Formats: sequence, C-alpha cells, structure tokens
Amino acid sequence: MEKHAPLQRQQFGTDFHWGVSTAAFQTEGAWDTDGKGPSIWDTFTAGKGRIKDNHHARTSCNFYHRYPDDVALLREMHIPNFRFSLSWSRILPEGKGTINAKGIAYYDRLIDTLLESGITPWATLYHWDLPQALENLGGWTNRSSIGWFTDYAGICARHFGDRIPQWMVMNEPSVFTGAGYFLGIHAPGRRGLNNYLKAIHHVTMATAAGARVLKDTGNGAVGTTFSFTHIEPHSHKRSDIAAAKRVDTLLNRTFIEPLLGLGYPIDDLPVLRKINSVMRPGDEKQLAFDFDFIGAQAYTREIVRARWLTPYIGAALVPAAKRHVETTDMGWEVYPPALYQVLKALGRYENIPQIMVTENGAAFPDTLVNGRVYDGRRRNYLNDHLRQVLKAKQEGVNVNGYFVWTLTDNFEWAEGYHPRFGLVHVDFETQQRTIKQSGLWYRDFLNGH
Ligand code: IFM
Repeated sequence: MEKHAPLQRQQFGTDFHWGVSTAAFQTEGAWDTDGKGPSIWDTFTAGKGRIKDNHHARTSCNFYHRYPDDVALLREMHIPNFRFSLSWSRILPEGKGTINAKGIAYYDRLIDTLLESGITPWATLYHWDLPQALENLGGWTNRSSIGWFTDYAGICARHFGDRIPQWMVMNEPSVFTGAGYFLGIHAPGRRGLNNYLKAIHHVTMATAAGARVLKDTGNGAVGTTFSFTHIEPHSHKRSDIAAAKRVDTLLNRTFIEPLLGLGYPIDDLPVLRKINSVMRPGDEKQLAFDFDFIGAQAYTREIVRARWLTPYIGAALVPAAKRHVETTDMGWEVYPPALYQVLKALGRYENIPQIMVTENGAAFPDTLVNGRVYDGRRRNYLNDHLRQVLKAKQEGVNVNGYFVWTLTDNFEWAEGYHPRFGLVHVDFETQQRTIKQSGLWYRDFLNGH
C-alpha cells in the first residue's frame, strides 16, 4: 500500500522540464548509412568478447529510420522534452574536415519533426561515440582533441542552433574516460593512468571550449551532464571514511569542479596531482565556464571501504550483491535517497544556476505477455526517485527538470541488449514497440492523472 499521497506533476511547478533521454549510438543503428563514418564504438563492438554475447549496435532500435514513429510515441505519452545526442561521425565522417550533408539533413528532419509535434529538442554534442579517425590520432589523449571538438561544436551550433533551445556539451565524462581510457572496458579500450589523466584534462578543456562556442553562436541555454553516485563509507573507521572521500572526489568532483572554476580537487585525491604534468600554463582559467544548467545523472549509491592494494585510490566498492539489498539488472542497488543526496550536494556549490536531472531510470527483466509489460518495479523506482527530487526542491535546491533514462530499450554498452531501461519495450527481432506499464504511468502522471 502506498504510504504517501500520490505525486502530482503540479507539485514540481509549472516551469519544471519533464522528458526522456536517449543517445545516438544506443538507438540510431544505421551505422554506415548515408555517409556516416565509423565511431570508436563501431570498432569496439566489432571486436570479439568485448560486449556481452557479442551484441553490436549496427541496427539497434533503428531510430535513424524509425524516428517518426518514436516521436509519435513521445506524443502519445505526452512527453514534452526529448533529449538525444548528435553522432559526431555522422556529421563529420573523418571527425574533422568535410561535412556530411546527409548527416546534417537527418538531424534537421529529426529536430523539425520534434518541433512540429510540440516537443522541445534537447541536444547533447557528445555521448561517447568519438569518430574512429580521431581515435587513430590519439583520441582524447591528444591535446588537439580540444580543437577538433570545438570545430564540431561550431558546426552543430551553426546548423541546428536556431532550433535547439537547450544544449548539453558532454555526457558523463567520468564514465567514458574511466571505462574507456583507464579500465579499457568501454571504447576505445585504452588503459592506464597516463591515458586517463590526459583524457580527463582534454575532455574537461573541450567541455568548456565547446560550451563557449555554443554560447557565442546561438541563443540556446548551455549545460553539460555528469554522472553522480552518492558514496557512503562501509564503517566508521577512519580508513573507510578517508577511502570514501577519495572515491567521492574521483566520481563526483573531478570533472565538475574545474568547470565551476574551482580547479581539480587534488587535495582530496593525491593521484590527481599528476594531472599538472598534462596541463599547460593558462589552462586553469580556460577550464571555467558559467553553465546555464548542470545535468545530474544518478542511479544508485555505492558503499566504499579502504583497500590499500587498489592502485592510486586505495579503496574498493562493496558490491550491492553482497549487501543483500534490492538491485536492478545492472547490479545497482535501488536506493532512492541517493538522488536526494546528490541534489543536496550539488545545491551546496555556489555557482550552479539550475540543476536538471538529465537521467534516472532502471533496468529490470521485463517480459512481454499478451502484448503487455507489467513493470511495476520500474514504476515504483521512478515514483520513489521523483519523491526525492521533490524533497530536495522543497528544501530549496534549484532542481528544475527530470528526464527518464530512457524512451525505448536499447544498446546498453558492454552489457549489450540484456538490460532493458526503456519506458517502451522493443522486440529487437521485429522492431515492434510496446509501451510498458511504467510508460503509461509516466503518461498519466504528465497528464495530471
Ligand atoms: O545507458 C547509459 C547512458 O548511456 C549513460 N548513463 C547511464 C545509462 C545507463 O547505464
């Protein structure tokens, strides 16, 4: 039985932004259609043993061809804002140089279809799919990546800026640099501290530089998104508390603080001092940018204990599976107060004008039975997390948007198609879409029922 009165959309205010989030590589398919060049994820997924069951995203949800139907679904579900990302190598097949007119035309069609349907487009410039041609030159470990990205940002701003009121520069830099440049479990599969520190610094410089280009070229609001995980120590031991602080610094502060003008948090994470060897005189100033909003993406919490054998960080996560807590198909603990804690922590920074929850959602083992998907756990997850957003808002945190990850089931990176995060079920054999119960719940909530 529900302990509280049901949530109402109006409680969040009339100017609160409601939406869903998606990403190009995870949904578009059409990996080599109409002149698109390969991205690092096309290359990575083509290698054996990197993705569960060797899944790849050559077709995925075929959003490239099916976007009119999926936009119709957005309308049917009364979703007013749609966040998607632009594929760099669809626009610039070589990452720089010649523009692919068909790539531009595709995003023109998508944006126009959204606008004609009364849906506001929110565009992310970079959601992890670096053009392979640039990776061949060193990718984010090459300082020239700042310039490549700035040129790409300028092209996007000039072509789409008249119709994009809300921009996001990067998606979750801590995840794609950590997994792709340190651990090697995501594209491009590089490892090691050297690659990682270079990627951290160049991506952060590119975020600020790209944001300046978007701001100078158009009228849209400019934000960028980060993944945040609420961290708690395993015990009251000083060593566990210190370990939790280091992990919190790495996951939650390393990327945002230099962009807010606070510099890298090297005092709380000693290994980060080495980033000085990658920086050049004047960089610190270039890192700061006054964003119009910060996108917060949060799914769970982590419990941390000291572990001196773990290089650089001296800490380890206590897996949710060992803690006997409810988990999603990603193995992530279901812990709604984490979102509240993340928002409160962001609210403590002085210079964030607005926060949007640009991703939150859950993967559960959904099944289609007689044309329906009863995903009560996802509905509860979303409802419980929204309650935490409201609590933070009522306590004065300036949070003004909430986007569910995600519209349709799609390609979940190294996990392939196994985790299903969508409000809409996809049968990947037939491309048949079915709105899940959680999608109907979101529709009714947005409708004020
Ligand atoms: O699917 C991802 C998305 O690409 C980035 N944020 C987290 C989601 C779920 O893992």
